[in-house]
Amino acid sequence: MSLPGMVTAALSDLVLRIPGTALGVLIGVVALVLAVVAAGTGQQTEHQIADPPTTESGGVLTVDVVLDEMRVRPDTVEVPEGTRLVLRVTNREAMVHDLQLDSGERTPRLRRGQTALLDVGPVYTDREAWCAVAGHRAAGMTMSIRVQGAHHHAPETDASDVPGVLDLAADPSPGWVARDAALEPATGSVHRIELRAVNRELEVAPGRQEQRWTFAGSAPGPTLRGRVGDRFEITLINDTEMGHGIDFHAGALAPDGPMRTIDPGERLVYRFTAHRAGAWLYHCSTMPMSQHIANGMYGAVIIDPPGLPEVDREYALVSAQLYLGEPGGQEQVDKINADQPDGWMFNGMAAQYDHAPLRAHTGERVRIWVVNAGPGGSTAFHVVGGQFDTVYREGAWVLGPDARSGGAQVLDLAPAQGGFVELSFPEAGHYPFVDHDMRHAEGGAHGVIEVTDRP
Ligand SMILES: [Cu+2]
Repeated sequence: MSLPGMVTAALSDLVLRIPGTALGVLIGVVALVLAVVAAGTGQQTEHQIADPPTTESGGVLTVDVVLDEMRVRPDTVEVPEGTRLVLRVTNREAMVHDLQLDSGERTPRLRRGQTALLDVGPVYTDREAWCAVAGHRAAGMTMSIRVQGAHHHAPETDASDVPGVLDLAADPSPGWVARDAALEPATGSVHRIELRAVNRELEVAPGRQEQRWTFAGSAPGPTLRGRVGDRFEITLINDTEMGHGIDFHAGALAPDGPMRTIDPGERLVYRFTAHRAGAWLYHCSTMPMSQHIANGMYGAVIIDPPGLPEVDREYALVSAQLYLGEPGGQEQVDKINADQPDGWMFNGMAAQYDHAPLRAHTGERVRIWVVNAGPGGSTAFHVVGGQFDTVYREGAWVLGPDARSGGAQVLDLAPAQGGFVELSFPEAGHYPFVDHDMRHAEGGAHGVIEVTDRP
């Protein structure tokens, strides 16, 4: 519809709905309508062919496209019908990107500063393009190619399969081995560790395996332990096809260098000194972090408080939400953004320690460290039938060993918080440990401590 046509239609509508309108009001309305129309057309032209640098010759339109800050710029390209479109695609940021058409053709993965041509061919219908690196399309790296003057319709939604509901009572897959939750004492004062970012198929619920992004092939990654004053030197090697980084909460430093995203095949060395005790999270530092954490890139660093007494047994549990589906796929990302997990896990698998209980003897002092990796949601760690006489949370003795006070029932942790509890078991039996948000417990944040009499 032409501009004057739109104004006329809007005006006659207004006049019909507001009979007897005073002339002054009508003039005001006309001005308003004109302003709205002007704003509308301004918005429309912003992303059109006039905006990006273009060259047009012999029915070929070449448009410069920039990949930067998790966006495709311009996000809309308008093309006269039948014109052959060529996109000259340049990646301007450290993270690897590409651009893929809805027909499947795509540029190679581009590092910072690299440029590739993507020949769309003659354009007769509206088309879509996006970055095919996992998670980037859902994060907003999309572009629309529009035929000038054509009727625009909404793009069809992807027909992807819906993952089934978890069966927590199912048997684990053949050959499955539980993650050992036992925590060894700290040794040495310098910790040199190599962490490789690798993709792995992991058991995330009994009998249910999913492709995950990991540090060192497991989710959570290895639990590191040291004392106040210890130095850590972690070499991160990226053995995947996408960018990753790492962020250790256990060390304080300028994030700029150590937490940068590294490309496939690259490595970085991350050095920090543990100046403060605590149960710290580490996680992938690459955006969107919600996806990188939800897909397994997290772990714990335990720095003992000075004078921490020895106990009979120590366990480390990292709680996390479980999101099924293709890592970074639209369906999974929608669930992450809506905070609608498919389940909850301790140490990377729902109901893991129902199938392989933790063990203790009656009368033993047991210390259980818990870190909440998230990416969203709280953890209310509780042992059914148990009472905590010691609680250490976020660097503070909430309930000290010498306190002439009561007991505690829950260690509550927001995302990225950590601490430990201590308890002993009065008699033999099976003591479930849960996230006492019962929706989480019933969704997999559940395990068992099997207590037997001291031999
Ligand atoms: Cu990552």
